[in-house]
Amino acid sequence: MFSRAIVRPPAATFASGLTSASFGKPDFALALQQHALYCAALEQCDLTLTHLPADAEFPDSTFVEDTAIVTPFMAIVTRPGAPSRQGETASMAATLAQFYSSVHAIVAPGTVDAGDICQAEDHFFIGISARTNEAGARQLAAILAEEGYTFVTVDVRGIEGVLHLKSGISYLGDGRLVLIDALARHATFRDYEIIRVDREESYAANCLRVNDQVILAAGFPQFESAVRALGYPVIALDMSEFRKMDGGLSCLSLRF
Ligand code: CIR
Repeated sequence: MFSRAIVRPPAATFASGLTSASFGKPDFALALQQHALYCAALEQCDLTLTHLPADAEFPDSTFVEDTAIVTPFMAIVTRPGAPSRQGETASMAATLAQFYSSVHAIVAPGTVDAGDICQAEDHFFIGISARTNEAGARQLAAILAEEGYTFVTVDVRGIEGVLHLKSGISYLGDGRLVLIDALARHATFRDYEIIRVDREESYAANCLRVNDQVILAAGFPQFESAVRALGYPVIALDMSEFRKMDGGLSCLSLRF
């Protein structure tokens, strides 16, 4: 169960963040509106939110999930792979210190974007990507192992449309993994019940189980029906403006 989440609204500089998408420039006012609805959805799932102030110095700073990995007992502040994002971690480290007595950190030459880290109960999938390197993965793995977690790395470099591992995978709980086509046959995932996301709906694979509910991106009807058919109450949110900046649903919050 989660009880809290940390969020940060997009700043006025949002449109100058990193992106490889070709959906055009985000509409800032609409992004703020979508962010407010996202926060309301987390509250609807019984989370108490900590709102960090918008930070115009870091255009990608609304994607707070990338800056830390949190478990019930510890937090790990990452070292993002994109140099323009590395300054985002200072305020996150200070915020996490309010909630955790144990805060680890990834250090150079390691890089980790927490969008590459997917937790399934006591097991972690660690994506190796353009943002998370082998050195970062090794540091993270050592910290996780010390805390009694198991892990496996998954190389997502070269998978089209996958910025981070979690662009293509989500853990729903109950032994169920949501996976994009390109990952669905990977041997690493064979012990899970797989909810496969069609190629044309692959953006929807990044979704969130929060307590009893599943929050997912609106506009992907086959995936939404599949999740409803499993019996989960669903909250569907328009993510259009964040998608324009390569952002998925999970990246807008850090839940613990
Ligand atoms: C970036 O390229 O870093 C941001 N524009 C998007 C980050 C999205 N984060 C995520 O999927 N975990």
